[in-house]
Amino acid sequence: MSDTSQFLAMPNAPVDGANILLLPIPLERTVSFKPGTADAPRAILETTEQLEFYEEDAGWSPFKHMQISVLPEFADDKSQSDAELHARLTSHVASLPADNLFIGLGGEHSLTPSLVEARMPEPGTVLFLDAHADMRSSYEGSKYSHACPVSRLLAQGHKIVMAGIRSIYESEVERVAKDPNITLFLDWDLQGKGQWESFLQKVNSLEGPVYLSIDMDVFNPAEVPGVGTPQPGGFSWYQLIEVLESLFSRKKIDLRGVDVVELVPETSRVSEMTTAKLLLKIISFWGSANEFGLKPQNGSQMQIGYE
Ligand SMILES: [Mn+2]
Repeated sequence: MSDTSQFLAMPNAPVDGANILLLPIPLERTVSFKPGTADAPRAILETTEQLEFYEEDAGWSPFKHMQISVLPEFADDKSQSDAELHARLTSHVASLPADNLFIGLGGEHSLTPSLVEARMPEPGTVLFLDAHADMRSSYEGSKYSHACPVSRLLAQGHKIVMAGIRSIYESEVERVAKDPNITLFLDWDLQGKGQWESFLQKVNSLEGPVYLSIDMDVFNPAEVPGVGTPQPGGFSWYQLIEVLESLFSRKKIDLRGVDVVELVPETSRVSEMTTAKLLLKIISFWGSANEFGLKPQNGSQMQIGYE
């Protein structure tokens, strides 16, 4: 089996000059409930073949104007410690060109701080959409657990805006109350009158460098059952689209990177399709915010022989 996949069956552009870099990261070391996230990047990329080139919300065909490169998978090396593996991930991503949309496709959520360290070395804001607060300083003996990324991001000096959270433990709540760098929108609170709108307003007002991390368990599990640690409640598909619209309605947003993590492929393949389409939306909205539609039609779609 090849270690390189494609998005929407398009040829992969050279890394230098690609507008979108997508790195599959089939990392699965510390899963605590449902295994299988290591299989997610391949399953999601296979599912992208079923997408349309046209993206109906922004109303254009993003790959007519943009080139994408799906990079070779970042493979785990079981001989490496967690610290060695994550340092290798950071240095790999830091070696890539930076003038593009970078998407890390997980894999477990522990990869986020390692990507952020590479793409956002100065203090910025991480928009963290997740069912779980992921704020433990260590879990089952490792600070590199999927339960700890927020703790590592705070240690890197970033502000965190978290939403969709509906599983959090007591000392995490106490930390949120004390730490001005954390803004928490609990999932239940977002059901209150006007709360969803104030969350969108917060997203729309983010300044400076921003990184977006989407744990697929932020969705309601009736819509996305294929996740490692499902929780009742959560975002609908259209709510997540509203979040993206709020983020990208700020023209030329300084978005340093995105990751989409914690999917576990399942038999209906609805979860994979939702993730594939989510990637298309992110790519389309970012490209639209950066006005790629005004640029020549020399994108990846133009290099294949059918419409
Ligand atoms: Mn998570």
